[in-house]
Amino acid sequence: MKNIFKIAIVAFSITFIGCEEPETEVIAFKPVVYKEVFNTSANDFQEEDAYLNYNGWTSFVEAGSIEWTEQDDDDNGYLQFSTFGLPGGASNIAWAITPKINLDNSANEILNFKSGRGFANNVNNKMEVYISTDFDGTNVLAATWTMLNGNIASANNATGVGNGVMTTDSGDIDLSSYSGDVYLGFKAYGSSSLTGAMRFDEVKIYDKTLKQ
Ligand SMILES: [Ca+2]
Repeated sequence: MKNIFKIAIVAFSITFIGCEEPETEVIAFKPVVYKEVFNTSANDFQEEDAYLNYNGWTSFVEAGSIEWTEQDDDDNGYLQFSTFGLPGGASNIAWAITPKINLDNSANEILNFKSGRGFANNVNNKMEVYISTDFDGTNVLAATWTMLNGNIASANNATGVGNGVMTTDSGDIDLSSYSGDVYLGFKAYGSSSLTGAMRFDEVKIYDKTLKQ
């Protein structure tokens, strides 16, 4: 029995050694440069209608007095701008600005996010997205902001359904020409008569050549 066992071991070893090393396919690492899904369980994500002061984001009012807010529907957190039920002015403009994002250790970067509109039935009740390379973290209007061409929910966008659900995918917004520190600014427009809601969620920057 012992010999048979030894032979079996030797045979197995030879068989094993005789096999070519299996080719190990290294799956490309998927570094996400930046991701924000507005986790409602985070300590600094407040309940409905709180002002935006979450996770390094900047809230800035350019016109009027109404800010972006943190929202929570069915445990899904997102940001919303709306003058509904509030003393909106002739012009309300507010920014939600990401923390500083560094693009030096990545390539082929794209930005993707989801947006939605609720009762925003006028094309002037809208949201735009910008990028800045010279924002100092404080002085929003002193920075240079370049508008990015993304697919955003709006009254003239067929994917921007009016029920507030964030079904509009921005598509791949190319950021590959940028390097160094950047900020993204989500700029919303409303007024006392433009009282619809603009919403966004799931902000991601990643290398589009790597699998997600
Ligand atoms: Ca979310």
